[in-house]
Amino acid sequence: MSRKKTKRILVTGAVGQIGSELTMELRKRYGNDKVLATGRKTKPSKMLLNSGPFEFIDITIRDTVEKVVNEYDIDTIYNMAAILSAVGEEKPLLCWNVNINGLYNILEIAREREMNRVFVPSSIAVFGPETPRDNTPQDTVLKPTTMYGVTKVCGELLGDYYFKRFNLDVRGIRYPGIISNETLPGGGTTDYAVEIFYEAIKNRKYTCFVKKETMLPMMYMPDCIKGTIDLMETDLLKLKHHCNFNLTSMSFSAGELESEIKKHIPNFNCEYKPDFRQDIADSWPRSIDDSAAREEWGWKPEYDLPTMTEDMLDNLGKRYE
Ligand code: AKB
Repeated sequence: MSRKKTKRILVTGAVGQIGSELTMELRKRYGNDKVLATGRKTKPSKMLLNSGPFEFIDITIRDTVEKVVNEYDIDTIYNMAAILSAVGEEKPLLCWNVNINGLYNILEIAREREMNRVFVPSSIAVFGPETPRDNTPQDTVLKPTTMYGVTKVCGELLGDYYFKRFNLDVRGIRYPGIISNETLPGGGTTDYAVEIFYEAIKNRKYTCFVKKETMLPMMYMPDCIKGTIDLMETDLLKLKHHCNFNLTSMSFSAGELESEIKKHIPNFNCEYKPDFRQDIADSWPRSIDDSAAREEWGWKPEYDLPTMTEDMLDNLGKRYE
């Protein structure tokens, strides 16, 4: 397995919620010109465009990836391009194509070029109704009932297969819902936990698409970015798991989030009108056990519900009020 120092990083899905902030942090750490941001269709922000290279690619079309990998001499990939759970239920074939065929292209290109490292995000969506829902163990039943979950289980297995079979260093995290204020999430079940902040600041009201008592594992973006890069920088010899680390920093119900926001905006009003995403949320864990990540690579989150809420409202307040 090659252990070269990182030279040039490719971020797919760099226009998305996590990809956009991950790209900026990677550029800060490794140098702007060392991190190639890519997207499929969405126009990149000025921040992304002005701080380093950007190209349009489609991970389901292998040539488009190979072209930029060759041109920029890429040796590390963060494959953040994905179709999330809610859109995945509306467009299951697209979800399979991007999350599996696209990932296969990425892994093959990395294998052929003996790349240094590949990051393949997974999700709490790998779990299903038969998995214990509280303090969900690291190694447990993986029988998801969404197409997104099915692709994420396959992605974890595929990554572990490439590690064992081809010595390709593939790593991944099971992301919980990610809360952030730079780029809106697109098409996930946990999106309500972001939308609620924007609506609280802009309109003082929100209609939530899951029930008040729905509880899910969540994480604030600064912890998500730190965790992602920390895992990628950890000495391989310390890792027992590779593509499937449980990771969390807090769990709260939609109602608890509403109450926390109300401490800052007392006249905020939240209604609950569950839609098809309720069934998805009900099939996922309420809280997860991330002790493997803590033990193997020192994971330790900084934000909890009160500190995340304060920071979100502060940032959005400055922008919109
Ligand atoms: C989604 O809701 O689909 C994502 C996830 C938890 O992976 N945010």
